Amino acid sequence: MNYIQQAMEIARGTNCAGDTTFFQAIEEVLTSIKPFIKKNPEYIEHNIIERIICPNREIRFKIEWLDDKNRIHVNNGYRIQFNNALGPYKGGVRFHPSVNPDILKFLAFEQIFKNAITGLHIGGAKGGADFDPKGKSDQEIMKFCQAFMTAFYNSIGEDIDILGGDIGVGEREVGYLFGQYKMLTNSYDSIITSKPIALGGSEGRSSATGYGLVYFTQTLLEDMGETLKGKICTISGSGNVAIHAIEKLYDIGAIPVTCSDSKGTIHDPNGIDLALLKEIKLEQRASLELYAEEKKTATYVKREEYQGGSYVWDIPCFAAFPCATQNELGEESAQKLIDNDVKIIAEGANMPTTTQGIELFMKNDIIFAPAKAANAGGVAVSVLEMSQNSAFNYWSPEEIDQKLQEIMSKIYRDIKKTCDEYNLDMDLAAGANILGFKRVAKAMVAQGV
Ligand code: NDP
Ligand code: 2IT
Repeated sequence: MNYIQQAMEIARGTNCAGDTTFFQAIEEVLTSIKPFIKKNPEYIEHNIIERIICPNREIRFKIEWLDDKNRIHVNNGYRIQFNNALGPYKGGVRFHPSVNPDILKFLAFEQIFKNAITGLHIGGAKGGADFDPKGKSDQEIMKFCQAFMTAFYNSIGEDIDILGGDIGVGEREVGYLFGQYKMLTNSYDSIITSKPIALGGSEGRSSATGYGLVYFTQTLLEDMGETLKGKICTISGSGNVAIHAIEKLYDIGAIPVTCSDSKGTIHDPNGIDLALLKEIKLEQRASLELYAEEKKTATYVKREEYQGGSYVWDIPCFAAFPCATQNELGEESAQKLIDNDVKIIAEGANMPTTTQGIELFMKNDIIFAPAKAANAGGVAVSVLEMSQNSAFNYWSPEEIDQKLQEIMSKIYRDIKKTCDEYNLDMDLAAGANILGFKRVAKAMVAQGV
């Protein structure tokens, strides 16, 4: 058995034991770095793979909080501090009922390589809680965030582990988490990013992931003599990433026609009404059902009434942007996109395409922009926020946007260079994995055992 297969068996057995999503992420990375290991066998001597697939620390904590009727609730909180070879642990926090150690280990593992691909000195981590923010009052959200931070604040620090946003954690939650940290430690240390501007947040952080996704896709397409301008685009999700991707697609002259949430999908063939979408999802925190009630040009398809995947992927498009959650685009949906002549898939969410979906896209020569590269703009601007905070500095929205564009374009160039070096043609997923792995592995060797 060769070294990589052996490591995969270890992963399947002890590391992942029952963690199917975590194993999916490991298998995807390990399969594509084979040419790199073949060319650089010294990493076998250092047993880097077995070391890199095992998290440094997994923290689990109990969160007790009181709702508005003074009833006591208990939730499970987690932080996976996966790898800090390149720098302090960095990664988002997710509040969603589906959160469990398997999901967070996959996200933290992906974050190691994504963060390395940005070229910035940050390690990989992820955290969260199985808390459902839906239907909670603002006060209940605040109490939960305070309880989360109280249970866990002594495990983080501005040079140790820096939190950030993810599903269910936006500026509001980050503000409350940061406020509680300040209260507990009497410090203004930048232990979390995506802060409200009033608390030292970066002007461009809330839009960075969605904008960065479009910048990356446009750079890639320009390199191939193509453009998104005038093209029909489909987007899933209707949260932070999806909304800002839609906004930037309009800015560059593309036509975004779909969005979705956990309850259903909107198809608006004239283009999504961005102001209405923001009002419903960001202001009212309501369901997309309201969009269809307001907009008669739109079709609304309820998730429970739709068989197989998501209705988003039934809509013919030039470019598809999955921006909701993991494994939302499976084999059947991939086949529909291919049958409808899709040209490019660019991942805004983390690992939204299943292994079978990716295989199908690759087999059919569909350009595939993997999450690790395409959605790295968010964490990259998080590092700009950290650096502004520690230098007591300020960058304007224009300066941040300029830096974001440069970062996304450099990520693309670095990946393309890696693809050329390993004769991978346009297999950007393999190029991204090799680039990220190489940077982390080098640091692990340099730091010793
Ligand atoms: P938000 O919480 O702002 O939005 C999430 C969206 O996805 C909502 O529309 C939500 O529907 C939908 N959704 C979430 N979970 C599910 C589910 N299990 N099934 C169906 N729909 C679901 O999160 P973000 O936009 O921040 O995150 C979206 C994705 O992007 C995630 O994969 C995240 O990890 C990734 N990401 C986020 C970054 C960031 O900066 N925020 C950076 C890089 C990646 P509903 O409104 O009904 O809840
Ligand atoms: O998946 C991600 O890159 C994020 N959720 C953003 C992490 C961060 O620390 O800004």
